[in-house]
Amino acid sequence: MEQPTNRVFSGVQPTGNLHLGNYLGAIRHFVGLQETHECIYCVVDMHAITVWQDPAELARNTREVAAAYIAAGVNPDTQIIFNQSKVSAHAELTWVLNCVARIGWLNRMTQFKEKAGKNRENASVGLYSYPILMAADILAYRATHVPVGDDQKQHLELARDVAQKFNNDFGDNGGADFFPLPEPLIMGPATRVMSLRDGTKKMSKSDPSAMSRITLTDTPDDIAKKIRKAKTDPEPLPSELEGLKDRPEADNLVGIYASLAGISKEDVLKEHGGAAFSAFKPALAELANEKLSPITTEMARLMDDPAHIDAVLKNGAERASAIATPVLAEVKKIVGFI
Ligand code: AQP
Repeated sequence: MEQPTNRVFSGVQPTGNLHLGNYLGAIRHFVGLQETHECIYCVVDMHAITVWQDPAELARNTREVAAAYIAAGVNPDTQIIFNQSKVSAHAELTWVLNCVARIGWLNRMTQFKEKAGKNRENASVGLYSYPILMAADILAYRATHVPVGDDQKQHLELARDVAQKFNNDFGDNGGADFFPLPEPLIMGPATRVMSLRDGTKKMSKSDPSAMSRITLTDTPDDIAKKIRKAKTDPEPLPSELEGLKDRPEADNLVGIYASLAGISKEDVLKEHGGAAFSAFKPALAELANEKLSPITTEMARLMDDPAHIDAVLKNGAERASAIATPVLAEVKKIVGFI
């Protein structure tokens, strides 16, 4: 079986409140990679239900993530856009990999600890085994590169461990080097966008405060207001990177600016060093609106035609399935299923 050298796989959960962190940490990079790689972009609805989702909302949010991919610039004709539950190889491969991965590996996953919190006994089994489904997502396509935000680094390392153990365990039955070890692509100056209300917490869909995040459905007024009210310290911006140390909120806003402008944080400070936040925040709001408005507008246009999005997802699923089905057939053979 031929192994591709430049196949990208990534996904976003349709859990609502798609935000600037999802965009700058992941979706934006999806666009650039299609120039050089064969890309498979998934709306990971099976991951979403690891915590309760209202069924009607889940369907809507699934279309919204697909709309965000397309509006950001992913071409659904040349690349694959689909939703996970349409390709059964993800679930089937998960079972095999569940039996390869070790409980001790999952016990180390910090995202499960954070999301389950104190109520661990009551978390779903799916939330616990989430990283195995993620490994299956990637390995079902024998993907080589995975663009993600910094928070997914640990899950990617686990996917590599699972791939390596499968290759070792079944090395004598055609498994040696069967799965490539997927490389994380954690790119740009905003790999971990922080909450606008607390620079020590990741910007997240589930934060109860809407003021903590900029979403891809916010209006220009919402964005300006959220940036104006973003928590900051009283000092002006420094002129050197060193000066952002121990200033998480300032560091975050500078990182967001750099990422939106496509420049480095050093360059932002060269331009805005010495400025008070009362001057920097309006500049950031203007830039954010300039970059996000076209996406927001296009997303809204696409969401007005759900049948078109559904057709894109169906077509993508057929193409995804054509890649994953032979991989799964080979896995079954390697494992000894007849
Ligand atoms: N704050 C962030 N900064 C940079 N990248 C981020 N990503 C998420 N948050 C940030 C990246 O976005 C991609 C899709 O994430 P996801 O939807 O699969 O899941 P998530 O990490 O659970 O998203 P949230 O917003 O953090 O949701 P909750 O509130 O449920 O915890 C991934 O590549 C991720 O790294």
